[in-house]
Amino acid sequence: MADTVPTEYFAGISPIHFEGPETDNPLAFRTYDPDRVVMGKRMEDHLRPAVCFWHTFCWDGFDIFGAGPFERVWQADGPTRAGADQRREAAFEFFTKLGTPFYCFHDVDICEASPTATELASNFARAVDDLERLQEKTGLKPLWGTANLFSHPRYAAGGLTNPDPDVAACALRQVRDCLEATHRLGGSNYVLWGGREGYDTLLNTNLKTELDNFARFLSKIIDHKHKLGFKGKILIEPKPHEPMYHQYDYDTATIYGFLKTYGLENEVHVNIEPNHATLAGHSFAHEIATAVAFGIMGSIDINCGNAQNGWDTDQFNLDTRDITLAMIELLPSGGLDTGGFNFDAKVRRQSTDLEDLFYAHIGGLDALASGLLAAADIIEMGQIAAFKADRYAGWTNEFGQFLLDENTSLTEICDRAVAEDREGRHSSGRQEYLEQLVARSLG
Ligand code: XLS
Ligand code: NI
Ligand code: NI
Repeated sequence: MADTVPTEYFAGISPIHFEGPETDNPLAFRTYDPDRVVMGKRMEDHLRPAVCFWHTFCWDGFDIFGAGPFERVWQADGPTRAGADQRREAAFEFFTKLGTPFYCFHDVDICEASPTATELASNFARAVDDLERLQEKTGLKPLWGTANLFSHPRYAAGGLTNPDPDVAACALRQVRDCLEATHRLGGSNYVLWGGREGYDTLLNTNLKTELDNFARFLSKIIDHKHKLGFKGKILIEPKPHEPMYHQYDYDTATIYGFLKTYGLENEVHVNIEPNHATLAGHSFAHEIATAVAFGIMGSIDINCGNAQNGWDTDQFNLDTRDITLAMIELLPSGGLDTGGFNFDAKVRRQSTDLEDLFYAHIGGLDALASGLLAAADIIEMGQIAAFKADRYAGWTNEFGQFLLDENTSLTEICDRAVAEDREGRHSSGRQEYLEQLVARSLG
């Protein structure tokens, strides 16, 4: 047991404020200015930033080669009830000092280690009561909650896609309880990340059975959401692999195909994570553009990988160009409504001081703000939209409309193309010019 329970976990760190680009204070925002209006909306309302429990307060820095070096005060007691009580207090002090309005959690993040499903249900319920108290004190709300259906050994072969109905029932209990808690706490969304919904080998897997079961359970979860009157969105988080060799929620396009197959495309949106996009061989912007195109854009877990090693390293994303390119896809669609930017990112294992958690989130917020400003600048200048409008203008002309008309047959199109001697000539895609515009707005 720690001798005393501290009243302040981040002593010596005052609330973080915007001080502008000239400041040399590393514990201040240089670009993130919550009240600054960009394209008619406050910066904070565009970004709706959230801090996550798991990387920032639960993780002690362990990796597969060694024990955790962080020695956080609230981790000293291990995964006990007293330790979890301190973890929640420390987290809310951090959120308040950083000044972000939202947080995200797994059920297991907020309470003590719970070996059985029944213990988890009661420990979680107690922790949720405490979150309610902390929320009343601070005004924070969950951006989303989620059930951890991948850490407990029973979930080795998946949660909602497990071959064993007993395991699936445990997963459904967790989802029901966590969805109800997220609703009660005023959460904006509910997330399902299919960490172990997939397989290591097809030799032991009935792929079709697992997908059918997943769809059936997802329908039940959606029905329950409507019964509760939860207005938030249900989000699936795409990721192609890790921990499994193959995960069913591979990327946004795969999820859309799944939803459409089972008639769930109007009920479920996606929670996009840049590091998962790169694992799937896509860019962050591609995933956003795909979600916007299919009308399933939900929320974002902001982070990035390491360009050289290809793992899910969950680093704080400081790549303002990457963020800008994603924002260029996101903003014209109206941006995020119930979604936000959740820092699903962790400090490096050698960054052991409490200040490091602040530097990481401050840098991450400044990078998001820079990306937002650059994208708004590009959009307001209008050349990209004008170039695209011109590039596709043919489809609004008579011949383009004739091609698209559902009553026009393939033969009629071909005959007319021959009769009018339509050869088609390439015109420049102007990639370098367009990239120059992005570079100019990035400053
Ligand atoms: C892991 C996922 C996870 C989800 C929540 O790769 O990003 O952290 O966001 O279960
Ligand atoms: Ni995530
Ligand atoms: Ni991840």
